[in-house]
Amino acid sequence: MENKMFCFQCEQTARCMGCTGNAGVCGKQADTAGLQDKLTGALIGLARATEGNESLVTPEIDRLVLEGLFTTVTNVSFNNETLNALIERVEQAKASLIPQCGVCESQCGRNDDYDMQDLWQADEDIRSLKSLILFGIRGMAAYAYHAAVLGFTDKEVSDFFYKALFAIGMKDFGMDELLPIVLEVGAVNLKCMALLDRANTQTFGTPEPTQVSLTVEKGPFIVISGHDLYDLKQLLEQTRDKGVNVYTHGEMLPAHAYPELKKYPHLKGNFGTAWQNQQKEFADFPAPVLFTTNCLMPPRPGYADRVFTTEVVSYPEIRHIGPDKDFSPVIEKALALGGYAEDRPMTGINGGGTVTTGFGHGAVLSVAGQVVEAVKAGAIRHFFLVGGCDGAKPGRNYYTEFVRQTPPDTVVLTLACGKYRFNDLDLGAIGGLPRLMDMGQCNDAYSAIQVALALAEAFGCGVNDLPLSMVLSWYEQKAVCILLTLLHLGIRNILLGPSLPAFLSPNVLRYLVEHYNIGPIGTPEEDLRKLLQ
Ligand code: SF4
Ligand code: SF3
Repeated sequence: MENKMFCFQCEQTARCMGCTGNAGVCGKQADTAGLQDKLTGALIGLARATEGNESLVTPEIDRLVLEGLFTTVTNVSFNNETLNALIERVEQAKASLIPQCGVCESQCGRNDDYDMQDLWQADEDIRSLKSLILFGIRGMAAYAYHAAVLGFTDKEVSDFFYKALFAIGMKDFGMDELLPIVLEVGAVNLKCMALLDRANTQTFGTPEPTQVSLTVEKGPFIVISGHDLYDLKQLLEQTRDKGVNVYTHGEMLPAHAYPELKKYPHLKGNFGTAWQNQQKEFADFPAPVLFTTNCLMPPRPGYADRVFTTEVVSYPEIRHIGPDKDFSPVIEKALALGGYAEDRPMTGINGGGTVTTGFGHGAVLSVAGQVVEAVKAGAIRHFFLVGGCDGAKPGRNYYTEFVRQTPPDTVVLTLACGKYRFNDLDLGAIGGLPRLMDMGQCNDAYSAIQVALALAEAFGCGVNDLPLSMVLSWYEQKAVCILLTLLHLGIRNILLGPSLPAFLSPNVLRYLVEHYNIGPIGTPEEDLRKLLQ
C-alpha cells in the first residue's frame, strides 16, 4: 500500500512502528498529516532565514514558532483550514526576514522550506535523533506558549527553537552534532518549565493542597479541558454570577489548587478521567466542553455540537473561540442544556469520590524538614514518582497496580493525566503527610525535579543516590521533552512505559541504556521488588 502519511510521534502509533496509509490511530487524516509536515518544513525554512537576520526576529515571530510547533502536537489540530492559514503566516514571517530573496534571480535555496520526507527517509539513527529533537521542541513549545500567554518569555528559550529547527534541516549533521542538541532540548526545557512555573505561580499564586469533588451539582455547567490556566480564569470571570458552574477535566484538574482560581465559588469540581475516555464520558451529559489544548479526540456526532475549542486546538466544524476570548457561545450552550436536575455523585476509576491536588514544590518544600525527618527516622523508606500521560493501551493498568502495591512506608508523587489511573485511591498518610501527592500538570515535572534536588541537598548526595525511583508513562510529545530534561540532569534507572517510543532506533536506545540505564516497565510486582532492593 502506498504510504500516504507517516507519523510515529506518539505512543499509540500503529503497530508500534508508525501510522501510514489514510489516517493515524488518533484519527489524524493523511492530508492533515501532510500539512503538519509542510508546516514543520516551513518552520525549518523560517529558522534558516533567521541566520544572519537575528535582529529582524520579532516577539511575534517567536510566538508564531511556538504556535506552529504546538499545533503539531498529538491531539491538538485536525483542521486543514487552520493549518493552511498557519503555513501562510510562517511564509509571510520568513519573507519579512529575507525580503531580498523574493526578487533574487539566482535562487540559492539557502532559505528553502525543508521537505520532511528527507527526515522520514533518513538513516534510522539520524531520523531517531532528529525526531527526539523535533518531538521534544514540539512539547516544549506548548509550555513556552502557555508562559507567553501569561506574558512570560525567555530569550534563551525562544532562540533555541530556531537552533533546533535548523539542526533538523541539516543534511550533513551526524550523531556527533545531533546528540548534544538532543540533550540541549532537555536543558532548555528545564528553563522553559521553570519559566512556566514562574508564570503560573506569579499569576495565580502558589498551589495549595486541595481536595476536589467528583460530584457534579445540579444546574447548568461547563467542562473545561486542557492545560491553559489563563483560559480557565477568563471562563470563571465570564461565568461569575451567571448560575453556571465550571468543572475541570483531564490536565485542568490541578487548577483547583491555585489561590487565584480556587477563589471562584463556581469552580466546583472535576469531571471525568483522562483524555482517552472522553468519547465515552462526553457522550451523554447535559453540558458543553471547552478544549484549551490537547488532548482532543475526534468528537462523536452525538456530542460534537457541545464541543468548543480555543487557542491552537482545532477540529473541522467544531466551534472555535478566537483570541477575543468571548466564551458567550459556551455559556449560552450551558444555560440551554441546563445541566443535571439533581446533584450527580461520580467517582474516579477506582470508586473514590474525591481527589486531592496541589502538592507542587511550594507545598512540598514547605514541609521539607518533616519529610527529611521522616526519612531519617525510617518512617519513609522510598519515594516513587509515578507520572506522565495516560492512554488507551490495556497495559496501562500497570500504573494502578503499581501504586496500589507500594508498601505503606513509601510515598508516591504523581503528575500529568496518567494519575487518573490511581488518584482516587486512599493510600493513607505517613506522619501527617499523605502517601499520594499530586504535583500538578505534566509541566509540573519541574516541581518533582525541585523536590528531588532539595532532598539530594538535604541528604548531601546526588539525585541518583536518593531512595527515589521514577516510573513514567508517556503518550505525546510533552513527555519527550520532560524525559530529555531528566536525562540532561543525569537521572538514571527511569522505567518507561507502556512501550518504548517507536522513534528510538536500536543504536539510540542502546546509548540511552548504556548512559542512563533507562528501561521498559515490567510487572508491578517485579519492578517494585527491584526498585526497593
Ligand atoms: Fe499516529 Fe500518534 Fe501520529 Fe496520530 S500522532 S498519526 S496516532 S503516531
Ligand atoms: Fe495528558 Fe494528553 Fe500527556 Fe499533559 S493531556 S499529559 S496525554
